[in-house]
Amino acid sequence: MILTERWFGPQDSVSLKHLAQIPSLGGIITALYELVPGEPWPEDRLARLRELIEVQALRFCGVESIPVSEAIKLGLPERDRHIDSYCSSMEAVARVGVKLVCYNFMPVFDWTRTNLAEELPDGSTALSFSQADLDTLESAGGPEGLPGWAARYSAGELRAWMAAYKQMEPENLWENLAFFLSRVIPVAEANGVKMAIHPDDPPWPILGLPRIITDSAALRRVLALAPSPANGLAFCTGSLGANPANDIPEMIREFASQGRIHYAHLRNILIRGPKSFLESAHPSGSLNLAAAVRALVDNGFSGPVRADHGRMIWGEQGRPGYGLFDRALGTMYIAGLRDALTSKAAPRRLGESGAPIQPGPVTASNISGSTFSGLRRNFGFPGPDPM
Ligand code: CS2
Ligand code: MN
Repeated sequence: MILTERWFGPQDSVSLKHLAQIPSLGGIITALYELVPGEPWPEDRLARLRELIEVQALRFCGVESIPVSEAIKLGLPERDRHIDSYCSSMEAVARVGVKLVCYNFMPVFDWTRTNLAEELPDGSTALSFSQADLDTLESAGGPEGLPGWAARYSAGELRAWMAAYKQMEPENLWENLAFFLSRVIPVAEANGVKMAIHPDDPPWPILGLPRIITDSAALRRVLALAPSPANGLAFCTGSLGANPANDIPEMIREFASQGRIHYAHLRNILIRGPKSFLESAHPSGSLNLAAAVRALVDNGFSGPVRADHGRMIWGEQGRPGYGLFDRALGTMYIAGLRDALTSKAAPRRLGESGAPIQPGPVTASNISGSTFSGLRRNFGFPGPDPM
């Protein structure tokens, strides 16, 4: 299990340098967030991201996400062009040495919350969701007021996309997912890439939009659509766990033992009532993260994990869910659980040994596939690469 953090690129208010100071961190998950879904990704920009990550002696462990365009999810005529772009982006990702691609198949909205900064009694704030609040917002004029993802679209665009899904039944969305996988998985196989679908968050239909990746039956179905090891899961405890009928450790045992979990998000939530939850701190809430980590370890999972979201604590301000401090605490909790179960000391990273770090200037020409190993050698990092 490799501990990672998500980094939103050079524009992120949390720097790579600060992320690299988190003990036990092995790698970074990132993407070319500034590009529009459906456009192919330029390899040179991916190579630049890799350089920035490796200078911190971290590994570029995966892409989250190459987004799936609405045209692909809706099965519109442009989908062929968008799928070709998707495949070419995946090939570019593979060429810079990154072999994990996360994606989701949620119509219009990615994760959805009704409050991005609910104040808690201890002075921290957290993301929360209440179906009742969402229903109120919907009856008060639609999703424009929804905090978060709705801001990605203009009000007109949002209305147009919502209307485009009006006639869509869940089965149509499944057909479009099957079509997407039939094109993408062979390319993933040819490039040694593992595709990892993130479940829907929350795992039920919202705002009249279908949502299909919600439970064990759905995960089995998506894996059966393309029975290839390249077709796998990004197992998100917080997303699936919002439905108390989902037994998280049991689900992990089932899918990890088949080698189909390629990536995991490990965060907690506190279920407050039907379809109502709060993103609680990692060690506390309705989910047993210790049991989740145990299920991963016991079933031979060796891929990247991340703490996913955190609260805002100690007065930090930033992108909802993606501050530094609480994600760092969550990461350390996961590291402790993992190390207790494996009885292995976490690999020491550059900088944790006390040796001075002077990587020197890095240019596009002197950085290469061997940079990470080179840095590790130069600074006396013991043992093999962690992946
Ligand atoms: C992530 C999702 O921030 C988050 O909650 O778990 O946005 C995730 O990146 C996507 O759904 C994966 O495509
Ligand atoms: Mn997640």
